[in-house]
Amino acid sequence: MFDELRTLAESHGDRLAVVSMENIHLLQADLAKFRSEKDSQLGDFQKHIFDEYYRFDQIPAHMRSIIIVAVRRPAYAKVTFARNGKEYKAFSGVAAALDKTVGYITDTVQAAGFDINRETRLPLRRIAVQSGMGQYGRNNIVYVDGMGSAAALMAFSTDAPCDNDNWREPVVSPICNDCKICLTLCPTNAITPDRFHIDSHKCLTRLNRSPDDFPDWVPPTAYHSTYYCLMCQGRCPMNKGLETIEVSFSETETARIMDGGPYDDASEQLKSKLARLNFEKIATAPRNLRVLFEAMDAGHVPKL
Ligand code: B12
Repeated sequence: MFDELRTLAESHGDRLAVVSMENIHLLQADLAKFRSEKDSQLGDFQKHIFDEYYRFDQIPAHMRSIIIVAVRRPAYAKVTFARNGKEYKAFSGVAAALDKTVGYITDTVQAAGFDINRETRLPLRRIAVQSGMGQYGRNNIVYVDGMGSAAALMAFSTDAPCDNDNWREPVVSPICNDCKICLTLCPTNAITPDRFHIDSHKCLTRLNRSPDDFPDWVPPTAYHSTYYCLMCQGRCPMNKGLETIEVSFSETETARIMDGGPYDDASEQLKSKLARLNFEKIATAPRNLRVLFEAMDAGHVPKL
């Protein structure tokens, strides 16, 4: 069944690997060791992820393997907003078609007579890298072979046994050895030369999603995206040639976004554009756009 799943994933443009539960338990032990020994390398938010968010204990006890999937998506969208007779050009993340992937994986596993459960509370990057499907980049993001970093990760547990997997130690791409592009371009210096982990308290993606005001130390030139950040991926040599898309918003649509969600009353066209960009779920969208537009009014030109 796993061979069939791998082939099916490839036919959808995704990438899939399977890992035995024994190796997932080894990973759990490794993480506990890492957490106790490398305390000083982790910020409070990362400690919270280790202590509260990762929940290996939520995997149903009878499950025997983890299926890890990289879901291909466009690297980013070039977005244009119209406001007060002016055009504002910036960038946005793009949604991955996760439901489609959940559908074909669930159907195939259940048709073969096995149980399946979606697992969100696992260290997905680490599992992807150790499964052999990709490598870490210096920006801490996983580059999947043939997909660059334009890959959302998903995991599922199943009671189907995995007799042999390609489990290996975590690796960083050798391309990162002589490349400092992401380190130099990170607009908030969240990627630092002295350690592997980013400083997630400084990562603009986190600030962009937080309802708090942006801190004063974030320069107006930091803003290039409507949410997320993309600066550490945009010019990465491992992302050359990836698909991008373009989405434009009219004056009316821009004004509606500035009013904030929920978007139940919005036109079907606007709803579909927002869904394509995952933007309907971003509660901070009006604040982010306001700050982006203010920076652009003052002469800032977003570029990746
Ligand atoms: C919380 C979170 C965030 C936080 C904090 C991220 C951080 N790096 O601290 C914020 C909001 C900032 C964030 C930002 C982003 N995120 Co995020 N995020 C998560 C989430 C929910 C948990 C990951 C996490 O923070 N772990 C804490 C860190 C410290 O643990 P860790 O990564 O497991 O650390 C391991 C490695 O560092 C390794 N390790 C330790 N030492 C060393 C040394 C070496 C040399 C090596 C190789 C490894 C290594 O061991 C550690 C323990 O496992 C995951 C979903 C999930 N369930 O995994 C998504 C996830 C990691 N995010 C994702 C994405 C896409 C992003 C963004 C790119 C979004 C964007 N476009 O801006 C940015 C990228 C930021 C960045 N450069 O890392 C994707 C990554 C996909 C991919 N291809 O890698 C995930 C998997 C979501 C998904 N389902 O697809 N994210």
